[in-house]
Amino acid sequence: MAQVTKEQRAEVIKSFQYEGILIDDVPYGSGHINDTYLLTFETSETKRIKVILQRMNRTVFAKPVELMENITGVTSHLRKKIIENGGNPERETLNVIPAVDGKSYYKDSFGDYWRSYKFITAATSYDQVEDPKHFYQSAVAFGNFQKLLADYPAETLHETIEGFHDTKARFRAFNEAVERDCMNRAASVQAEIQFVLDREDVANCFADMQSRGEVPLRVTHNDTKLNNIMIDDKTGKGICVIDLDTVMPGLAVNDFGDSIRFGASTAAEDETDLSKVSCSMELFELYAKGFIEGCGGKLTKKEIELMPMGAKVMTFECGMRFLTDYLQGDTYFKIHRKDHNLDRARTQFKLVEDMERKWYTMKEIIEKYNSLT
Ligand code: ADP
Ligand code: GN1
Ligand code: MG
Repeated sequence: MAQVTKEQRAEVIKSFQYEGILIDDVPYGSGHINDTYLLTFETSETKRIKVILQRMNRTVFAKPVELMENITGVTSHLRKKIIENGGNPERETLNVIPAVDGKSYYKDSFGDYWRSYKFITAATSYDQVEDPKHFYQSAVAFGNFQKLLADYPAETLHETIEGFHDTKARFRAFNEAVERDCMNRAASVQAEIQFVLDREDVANCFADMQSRGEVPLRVTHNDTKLNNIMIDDKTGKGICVIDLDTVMPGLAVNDFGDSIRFGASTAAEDETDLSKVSCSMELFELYAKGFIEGCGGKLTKKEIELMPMGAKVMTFECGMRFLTDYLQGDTYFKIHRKDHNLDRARTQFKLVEDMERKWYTMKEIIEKYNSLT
């Protein structure tokens, strides 16, 4: 997508219902998809208000209006539940700031779609686990998120990205990218391509189980990275689940697995020294415990049993998506250096290998918690 210009942002900023004088406007966060800005407004000599402004990624989200319908629906539902439970809806869910015309988004003169949220203050989104307690608390919060949405009318949700976690279809798309090889990159990544081809069974496993009715579809988040949760700076609790673009019917085990892929890794997602990358069994166990607790008895025994598989499938799928994007010329995930997507794919495959090595340990950990439910 084209870079956002200052002029474009100026047009957008005056199109939202903001109060006060703009005193700061900076790019923000480390998400791979949207363009995020942190704006600061001065409303009086002593008061400043921060807000998040985001350009939704048009390549990734073809139907931004439907996407915002999902988000307003889900956040209204969460708001009601949070109030019922005696929580603070201003901090515990995203709050959409409407555009001047009252809509939940603004379409600018370049055809880009924007939205804005109240900034969640005194909380941090982490790119890596700094304190294991945070990881545990993020698990409780993602589990609880799923619990709060258990009675959400799933049929009203739009599919914002078709087949988002259809790993079987992603495997087909990967094969097509290898065959087309439009950037002439395939020859240099033969080992990585073979790694994927050797694991078609991993790609197929959940689709096959779903078709046999062995795992239920639930309303899930589908992008449960640690940096998609705000951790309260004072209490260390997972205060708010953010990045709701992919809330859709999905599998609980995939929400579990995506968190493990990102948070239980001993290195960053784009680490180039692969000797630093492994899946920590301590973090795996901590997250499993928190997630099962957070889901509050909603998971079936089968879903709990499948958690190690969820971790492996999500990590494999993500690696395959990074490698597909690398082969296609880096058009999906934002990159910040040459071969960035290849580096990311390699860390994911290293994690998959490590999970294969630690498979029985993962199974044992999960069995322990499953026998307690
Ligand atoms: P992306 O889809 O690109 O990952 P996100 O919605 O996750 O976009 O936003 C990127 C980052 O911006 C987040 O990881 C978080 O640090 C920050 N962020 C997003 N929304 C808020 C919010 N309401 N309050 C505070 N920080 C936020
Ligand atoms: C993207 O939006 P962000 O950065 O939280 C991606 C996820 C990937 C993740 C890999 C909509 O997440 O699916 O797992 O990058 N989101 C989308 O870090 O594709
Ligand atoms: Mg994000």
